[in-house]
Amino acid sequence: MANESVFTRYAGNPILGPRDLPGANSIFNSAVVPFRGKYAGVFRVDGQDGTSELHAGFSHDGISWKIDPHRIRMTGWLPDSGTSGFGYDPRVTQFGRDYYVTWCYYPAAGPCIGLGVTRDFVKFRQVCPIMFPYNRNAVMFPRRINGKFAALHRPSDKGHTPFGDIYYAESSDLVHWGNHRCVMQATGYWQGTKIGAGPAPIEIAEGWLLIYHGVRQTCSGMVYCAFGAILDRGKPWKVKYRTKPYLLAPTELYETSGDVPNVVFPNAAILDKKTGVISLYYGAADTCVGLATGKLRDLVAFIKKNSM
Ligand code: BMA
Repeated sequence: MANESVFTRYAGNPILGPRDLPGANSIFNSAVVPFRGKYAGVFRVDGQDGTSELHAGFSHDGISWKIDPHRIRMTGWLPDSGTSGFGYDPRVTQFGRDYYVTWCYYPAAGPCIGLGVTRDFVKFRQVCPIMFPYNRNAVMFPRRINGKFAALHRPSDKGHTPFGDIYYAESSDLVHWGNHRCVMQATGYWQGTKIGAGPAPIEIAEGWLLIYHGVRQTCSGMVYCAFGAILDRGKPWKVKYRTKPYLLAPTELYETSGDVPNVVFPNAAILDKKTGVISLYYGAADTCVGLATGKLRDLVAFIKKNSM
């Protein structure tokens, strides 16, 4: 039985929560990246008025964040349609000078994936909704693969989705996505109900490191944990290793208690190439943001050793 833990929670967790923005009910499931020697991110802020919006934020150390009190307003495709009233679960992928934001929103009757781009986390341009509705949990790869933009996504339903597998899709122009291939399916005990890609995949010696969430249905609701996989570098729809045990499960009070109990929802991972340390940012109990760190070396060894 695996009982190791690769990730250690930051002692000051949660690093962000409703107290950090007046009017916020919760700040969670948020994505951060290194930016101009510091950090920037896109944050999910649910308001006391029942809204769910994306807000930009900045930090000098990746721990203390200043969140813009105004929601992000995007130009571009149907200006502003993406984040008005309902936008959530962002992922951010650095792609050269651009930062691609993927998030879930409701331009029509159900959840769709929005794609936006920014260079400064001040001005955002929306490309268009991507992926066929309904869909949740999409994230782009940080470079072209086989000459194409590439993303992972998770077809969904209009409700709480009692199913869900991770797919790979590619695009020449960011607008038209296709060649969908199933990467991995929900399976087993802790990830048997549904799975969804988390942080932007990180390119490592073995291929692409993917951290994702997996869900178990219980008689008192769903339990969300973080898992890890390594995908083939040239054919990322091929899974080389995938953890059977979770990497992080909801055990701390701020993970087991909140708006939705028992949720660890990874959205961002930053690898410090100098130290080999990965900082994992995750939403906790749909209420706040947690941070955990671990060594890339240990994580890769754990994924290989505990692969299903
Ligand atoms: C999913 C999404 C996430 C949320 C999770 C647990 O379907 O809505 O935003 O964290 O459920 O409630």
